[in-house]
Amino acid sequence: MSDISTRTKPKTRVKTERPKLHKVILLNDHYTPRNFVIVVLKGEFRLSQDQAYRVMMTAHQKGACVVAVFTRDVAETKAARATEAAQKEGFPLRFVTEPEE
Ligand code: TYC
Repeated sequence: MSDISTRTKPKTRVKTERPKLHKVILLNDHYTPRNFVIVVLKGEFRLSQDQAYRVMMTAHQKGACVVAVFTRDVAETKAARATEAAQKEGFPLRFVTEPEE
């Protein structure tokens, strides 16, 4: 009989699923000043002036634009904070969230 043990420990499969990502979407409206949209995008989503301008213009021309993707919690918090910042100034600007496919 061999002294070498060939018995291996049963493997426990560790299942680590990646959390689903959620999009934050900027919606167009007819009243919020363009510059205010840029200020909110820079402040809440840390976009550069150039990125913020492009995202704002895309929403302005197409009706909506994806700002960024985050885990659900972060996406919902950021969308709510950005929408509230606009509400505080009396603007109807809205950010919504949607799960990624
Ligand atoms: N459409 C607005 C205007 O002409 C500007 C605007 C752009 C508002 C993008 C919202 O998501 C938006 N003043």
